[in-house]
Amino acid sequence: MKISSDIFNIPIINNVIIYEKTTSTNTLAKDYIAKNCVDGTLIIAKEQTAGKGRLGRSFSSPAGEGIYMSLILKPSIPIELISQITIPIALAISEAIKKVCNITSKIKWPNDILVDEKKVAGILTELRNEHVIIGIGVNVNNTAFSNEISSTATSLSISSGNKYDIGILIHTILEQFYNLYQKFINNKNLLFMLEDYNNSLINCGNSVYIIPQDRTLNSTNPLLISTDNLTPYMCKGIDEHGNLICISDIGEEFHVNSGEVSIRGLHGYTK
Ligand code: BT5
Repeated sequence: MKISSDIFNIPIINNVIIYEKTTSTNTLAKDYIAKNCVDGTLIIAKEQTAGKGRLGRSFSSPAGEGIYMSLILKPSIPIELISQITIPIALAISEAIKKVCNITSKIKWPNDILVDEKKVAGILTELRNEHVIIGIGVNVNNTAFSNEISSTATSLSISSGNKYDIGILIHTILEQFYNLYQKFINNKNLLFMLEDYNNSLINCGNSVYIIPQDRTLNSTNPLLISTDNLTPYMCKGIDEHGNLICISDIGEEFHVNSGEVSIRGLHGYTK
């Protein structure tokens, strides 16, 4: 993996630290914040031994096969807006995958990117002392996955049969993200990207179960989470704050915040 010095042309990148191997770049990011690192520090690892997902889940991060990185930012916006940042990141990853690999991906709200209806990337954003840690994991050149995730995971390489330059993908994700981030900070809402996001949203126009967090806590695979006694809703897309707009069978509209739930399709992971 080679990161070109051009990365510093992206105005939000001020410092790049590359590790051969670490536990988790998000965990490292917290240490760097505690040591007063500069805003715009990007931590990249070639391998993670304890890559983290949401709610204590793990993210498989084999050596040299994917992107495992965390960007530390200190945005000058209120904290409730910072938590919406996953939305522009997801679109940036999807756009970069199109630009570099010519692969069409879909977003599974709020933090998964799918190719061929399987997960190719995940996002873990965490807040720490007025900083946001944006953790991004992308399966790039993986040829196989463990049994536990093989039915729901894929890589860009598995999808297309090609190998990709991880450094170029990292650069393009950050470039696309910067374009969206700037507008988000200026506008303080996501209206400017709603159409593009909702066009990429796999849930849009499909029925979804809204799964309370306590049901997801002990599950290592989203497909194994019980949907017993849950009501399906029709998903209409996201609103300007990144909430998922859901309609009940009697036409009531709910705006669901991602901090509280996971979602799942009626017949599987997405649909
Ligand atoms: C995520 O959580 O998908 C967030 C992943 C964020 C990873 C990045 S890598 C750099 C940074 N440093 C970190 O330590 N983390 C971030 P969640 O939605 O909770 O999904 C986790 C679930 O996805 C697991 O329980 C598995 O079912 C599945 N999974 C694990 N590894 C995967 C992989 N490589 N590809 C696809 N699915 C995976």
